[in-house]
Amino acid sequence: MPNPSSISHTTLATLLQEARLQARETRRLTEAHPSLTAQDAYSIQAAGIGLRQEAGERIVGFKMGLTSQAKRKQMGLHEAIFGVLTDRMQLSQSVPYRLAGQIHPKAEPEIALRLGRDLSGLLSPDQAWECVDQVAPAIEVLDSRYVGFKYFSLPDVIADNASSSQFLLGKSLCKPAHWQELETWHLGFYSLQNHQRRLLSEASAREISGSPILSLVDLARLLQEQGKVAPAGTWVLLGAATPAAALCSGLEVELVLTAPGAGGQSVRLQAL
Ligand code: OOG
Ligand code: MG
Repeated sequence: MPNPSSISHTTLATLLQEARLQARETRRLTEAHPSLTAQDAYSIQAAGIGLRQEAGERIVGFKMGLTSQAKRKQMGLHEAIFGVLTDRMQLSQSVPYRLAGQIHPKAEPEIALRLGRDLSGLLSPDQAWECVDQVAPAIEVLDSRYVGFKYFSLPDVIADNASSSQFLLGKSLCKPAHWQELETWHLGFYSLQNHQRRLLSEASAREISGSPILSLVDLARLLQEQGKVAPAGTWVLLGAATPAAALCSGLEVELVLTAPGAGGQSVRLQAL
């Protein structure tokens, strides 16, 4: 097997891109390239986003992954990572989500922040919060390109753009004056199937990185390490507080994001 330095990042990114476009599973990159590092993986991720940009896609956001204990336990990986979101990944509430063309998608409840200023670097929670101008509920649809959607290593999942597939934003809530208030928010994730509404999972927003703002602080640092900036106007998904749920035909999922004393917002995704 060639070692990772002799095989180009673009070649590996192309392999993942083809698996995505053909909706088929592929073997983990580290099976053929066991010495792949997290840094190699971010270069492969960037090459993959470059391919999508060449196909006309625009970067509209970033996502943090593996920020909660629940997700770390589900995936057996224990470090926060980031991925990039493009306009073609964004779903609309008025259009049903189609399973056709996906591999093994899962949905998870998220808090999304919109940036009013560019974000990158070593920031305090106060500085990171100043970069935010909107807060909204979001449902992220993950779809790993790897066989079985499991047991991959950190370099594998980073190279695969942190399992990004699609995302749906709900309506924005009032931005709290202080980031500490976000810790008191609550996420309830429901399934609606055959006229039955069932609670899939619920969590305090505190489950996200210990405090949701710390997920944004981590993103700013990770972006700087990659020489990147999240521009004003882009959205950031902070990472799920609870495990992802497999999507199947006829299943609708709903996230209810509640801000004590300030109401709430919900967002629904229906899989066809
Ligand atoms: C990796 C992506 C994790 C999150 O919110 O923690 C993620 C995966 O679970 O495949 O998006
Ligand atoms: Mg996520």
